[in-house]
Amino acid sequence: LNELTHDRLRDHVAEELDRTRRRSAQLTDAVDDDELVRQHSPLMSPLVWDLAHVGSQEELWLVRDVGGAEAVRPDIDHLYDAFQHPRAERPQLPLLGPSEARDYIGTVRNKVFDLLERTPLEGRELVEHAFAFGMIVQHEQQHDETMLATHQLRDGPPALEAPPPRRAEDLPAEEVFVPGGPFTMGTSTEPWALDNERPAHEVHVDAFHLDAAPVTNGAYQRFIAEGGYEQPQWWSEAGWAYRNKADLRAPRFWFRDGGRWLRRRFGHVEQVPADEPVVHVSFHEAEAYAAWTGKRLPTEAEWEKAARYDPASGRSRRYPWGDADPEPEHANLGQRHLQPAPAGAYPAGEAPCGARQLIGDVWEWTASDFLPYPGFAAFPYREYSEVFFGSDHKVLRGGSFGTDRAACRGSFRNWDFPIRRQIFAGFRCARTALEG
Ligand code: AVJ
Ligand code: FE
Repeated sequence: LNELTHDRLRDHVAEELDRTRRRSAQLTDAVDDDELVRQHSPLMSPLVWDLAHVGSQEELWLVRDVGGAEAVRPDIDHLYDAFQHPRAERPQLPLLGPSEARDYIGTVRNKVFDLLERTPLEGRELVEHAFAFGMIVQHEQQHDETMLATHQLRDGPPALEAPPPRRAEDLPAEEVFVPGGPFTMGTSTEPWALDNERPAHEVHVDAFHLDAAPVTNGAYQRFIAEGGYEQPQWWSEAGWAYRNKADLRAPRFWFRDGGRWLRRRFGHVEQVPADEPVVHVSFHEAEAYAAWTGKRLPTEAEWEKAARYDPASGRSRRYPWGDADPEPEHANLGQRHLQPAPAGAYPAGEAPCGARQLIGDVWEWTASDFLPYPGFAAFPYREYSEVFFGSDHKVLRGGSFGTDRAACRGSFRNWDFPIRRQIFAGFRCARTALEG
């Protein structure tokens, strides 16, 4: 981004805004108006809320704050303020209907394109202004992944289709080794990095072994078959309480059919593929599985060191494969496929330590609470990250098949409650190394 001239930067921002809006349109044009306004799960907003919410944030952050322009619809700010109304209550609000919502976000977007024409993307202001546009792109992409999760929760015939991802490739080893020592965690230079990824700082990490790929459905089925869900010794106290309260027996969307496991996936019913990373498990299930194998979940620092540290240069890179932006051969990102690729896929995306699929496929639960890095400064709003810091949320890393490349990188931090299962989350295990 820093190397782009301002005209090319302007074109790049415009293209990213367009590309993102096409995805939001696909996700919302795929169902009829009744399905847009209906709540498919109390965990989620109606799709039409997400759609108008991305326009509302765009109006607040770009049209009003950066542009200093007059408000388009100040009367509806409160309806789309995520802090004022929990998701479960949103269907009862006097929301914009589907065609009103589409008109509204179109009006806002036209003002944003006008603003983009007039905004200096040079000199001292470049970083701040380009960042505001980049943040809006990432925000809409994050809601596009949320809308994809709503699609997965919806009943009825398939509304979205995509080709399956690439086939399995052999994994060189089951585990990889990451030597002990310091590395640079976080970033101060990634132009679109959000406040919680900043600043870059040195962290010491003891030597550890990490699974070379995410835990698969086949491995997870053994945990189920051998009684993992019935044995409290593998679970934390909070995890066991939640397992009992929710009567957990398998990942969300799985069900038994005689002797085999089937799953619902975007309106299709299919046999659970053994070689694919497990998805739709809570942090508590991931933690119990890891304990059952005699391992544990990686900390966030371990995950990031495995993904970014290059022992040859001593630097932390932007992605496991280097500094180049993600291409389709590197990772399963961007809703090109509506499922994870088999474990071992994407050898071109391998990290220096040999781990694969750190980016894309499934979000990976880590052992870490969502906390600020030393030197953290909230930007541009406290409400983006700061109000979520603390032990209520666990960090997830790496992005899923539903995550866009604009909202995913080696330093990117996602967070959620440890009971959440509707997100596209899986995990891999780690263990501390005895040697060096
Ligand atoms: C970073 C995915 C946890 O969806 O709650 C969207 C992103 N923040 N709108 C979320 C976000 C404000 C956030 N996560
Ligand atoms: Fe939002």
